[in-house]
Amino acid sequence: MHSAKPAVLILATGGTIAGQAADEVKSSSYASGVLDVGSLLAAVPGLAAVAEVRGEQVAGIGSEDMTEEVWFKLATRLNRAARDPGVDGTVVLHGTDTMEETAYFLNLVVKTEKPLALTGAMRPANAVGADGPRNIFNAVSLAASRAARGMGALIVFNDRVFAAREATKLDAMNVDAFGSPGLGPLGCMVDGKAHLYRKSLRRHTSNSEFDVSGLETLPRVEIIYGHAGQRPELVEAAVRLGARGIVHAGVGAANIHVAVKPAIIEARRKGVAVVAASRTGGGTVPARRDELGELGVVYPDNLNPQKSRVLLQLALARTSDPEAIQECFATY
Ligand code: DAS
Repeated sequence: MHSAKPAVLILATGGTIAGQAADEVKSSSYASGVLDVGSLLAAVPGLAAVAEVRGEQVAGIGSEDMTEEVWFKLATRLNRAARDPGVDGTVVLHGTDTMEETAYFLNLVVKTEKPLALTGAMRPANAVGADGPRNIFNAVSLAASRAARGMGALIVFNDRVFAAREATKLDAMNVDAFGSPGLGPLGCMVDGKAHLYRKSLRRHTSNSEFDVSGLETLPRVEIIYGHAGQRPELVEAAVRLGARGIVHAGVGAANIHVAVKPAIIEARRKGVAVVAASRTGGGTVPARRDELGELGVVYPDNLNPQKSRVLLQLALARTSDPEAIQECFATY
């Protein structure tokens, strides 16, 4: 029998939220991912009143070490939860470093209308002013809410709610670590209630064409960072090492150094997909019919380089056609 309270499944992967510091007042130095999901949930007052929670440990790593293997485990478990009438919403506890990449990946491959909230913490569990318990409380409350249904994967952090596609980590230390440059949050959490004001218009979750069931890996895609004095060798090396795609995090509006352009052109000639993204952290770079565009270089709309990489990997698992890949960047 379904209980009166919403049932929320919580998948833990490690991160600072599960971290322990040797000294409670020095929260920048700690061991990541050492506490299990049971102890994390036990430290959150009021959780039982919000939802019937069940925790499962999927991994115990700092998210700087995130792998496709963990992504596939999460996608498989969340797709199973999507079909399970005994689960109303899901939460993923995750390190903050690559949370935005995992969130966007799940946003594209989990077929569900049920709420899916990711959260983590900037301070280890035993730090003075630990932010984990509050973020967990908010994530469970969001996952238990009707408001989050059909919204795709959401990141809830420091009382704010962001779309997976739009959220990015903007601060290396502060608890107010996430933002959506140029767009802002979808809403906020107040006393465990979700107040959402807008939603992402891009396709996601049950409306996404991407399906990773049956896959064990994704095509190799490297990110190469643009800068003054850049040289072509890293692009050449990526091609030599068998990358199927390169995301070039260019300067300004995705501009590429004149010394690097020939290597990009050569990569395209060899059939390597190239996304010309921007390292600026904000703004829209639309598809353009310049010299590189004519060669099939794809432009990322307003996706940052790390999210462009996720989408390019999923797109390359289906097609190598640059026009079809460009269309993905206009759709997701
Ligand atoms: N080490 C980090 C991680 O696991 C930091 C964090 O969780 O905030 O991503």
